[in-house]
Amino acid sequence: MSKRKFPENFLWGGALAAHQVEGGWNEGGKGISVADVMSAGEHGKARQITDGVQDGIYYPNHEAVDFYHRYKEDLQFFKEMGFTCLRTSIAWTRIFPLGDEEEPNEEGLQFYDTFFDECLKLGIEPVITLSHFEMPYHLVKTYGGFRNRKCIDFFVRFAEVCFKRYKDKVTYWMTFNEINNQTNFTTDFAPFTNSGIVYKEGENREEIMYQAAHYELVASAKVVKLAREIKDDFQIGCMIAMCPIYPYFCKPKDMMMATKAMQKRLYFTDVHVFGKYPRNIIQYWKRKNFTIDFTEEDAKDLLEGCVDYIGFSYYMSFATAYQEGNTYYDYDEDSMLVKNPYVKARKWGWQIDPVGLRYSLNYLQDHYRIPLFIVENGYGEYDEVVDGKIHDDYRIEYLDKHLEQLSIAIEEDGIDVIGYTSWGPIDIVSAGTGEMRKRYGFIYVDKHDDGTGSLKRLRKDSFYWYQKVISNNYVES
Ligand code: P53
Repeated sequence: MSKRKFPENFLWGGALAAHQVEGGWNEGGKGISVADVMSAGEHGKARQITDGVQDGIYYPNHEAVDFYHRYKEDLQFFKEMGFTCLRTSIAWTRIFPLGDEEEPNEEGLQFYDTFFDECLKLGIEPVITLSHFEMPYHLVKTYGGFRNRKCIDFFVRFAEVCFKRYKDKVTYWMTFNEINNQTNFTTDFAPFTNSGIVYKEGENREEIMYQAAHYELVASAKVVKLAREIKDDFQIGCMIAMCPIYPYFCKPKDMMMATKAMQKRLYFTDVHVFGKYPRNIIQYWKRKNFTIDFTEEDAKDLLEGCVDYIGFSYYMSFATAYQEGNTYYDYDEDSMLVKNPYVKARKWGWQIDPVGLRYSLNYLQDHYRIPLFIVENGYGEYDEVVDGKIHDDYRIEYLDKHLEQLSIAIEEDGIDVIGYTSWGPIDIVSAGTGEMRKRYGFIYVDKHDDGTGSLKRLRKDSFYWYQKVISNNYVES
């Protein structure tokens, strides 16, 4: 048994997103967000995106787990586990209900003021995502979401209001959550949640995705620059979904395919960190004849707004294989991923690969050489309540194995990691499926997929396990 200590001042906590936890979807002057028009789905059945909020449809995010009214109680649980930080997002629609107003909604601003005060009182540092799949729906309907350059200004205005208002309460920020999910542009979910894009028949989905992502990258850079003007010790990060893509075999063409696939998922990080696109993406646009609205001023903004750290999620690894005839190794995420025979998959198809976390940390450090922050990692699973207890040893095992790899990466590979926030420390609505039963929490919430439940909170076995990890500041392996 060896005990690997985590660094002093390592930030320990959990991660949430406003739309998945808060509820109160139409309270306090809040406007409708993209999450408010998504129905519930399940594995293999996509969430439906409806045209506005419609009668007779169940929208799981409308109430979520009622954190909006219960956060004081929930913060006590986090405190009890020993959290030193909590990642969540500011719902854009609480601050700008429509997204294009000149003035913010004071009631929304006050909500986060009292929320942050409560966190700080408990010694929990808020780590804040500005845009986590909850763009104002009005911006989708009126402007077409981030396919429209105007959204850059709306986002910058929102960020500016947040920075100025909360500058003495929040130090760590991230701009766009998992900005690279939209690499999967053939399904409707990622373009809508990332960019507020609803495709029309016959459109070139990929070209539109690159355009929207470009506007987001410019918006992010402008916000980073602005943040520094407001307070120079702000730490502003990007946020990417790190799903490393392995070659299926050590066949040279599989290796090349995996490399090209990684470039498509990770160029976003290059732009965030270096302020420049990698040449492979520019060449790809040329070959595909994509015309991207990319001005000289954009290039300047990108260079002036490089991030301080990389926030990333890690749940699983992917694998891909070269397919005969794919001369250019073009990557289609929806059809080109293969099952990895060396790792187990969960019920929702997510492959469990703790070593992949160490690989990801090394990959990101090798390429970018700035501090890393694991802002999501976790195990979504059905939980059973027996006599008021939840024995979630499967969750403990998953997290323990990942933390072991993290501790090895810090000690043996010298990776600079700011902290670790596990996903969904309290059960919340799944982003991908809208389900409640895909639970990640250390704290169980009595809420079900048909919307019923008392919303009562219960500590799971993993609660006590995580509490011990944090107080020891090590994992045993
Ligand atoms: P759910 C896909 C791949 C990796 C992470 O996901 C992803 C997704 C989208 O489903 O999302 C992140 O709830 C995201 C969170 C989300 C979490 O992972 O589908 O940042 O909002 O809840 C887990 O199981």
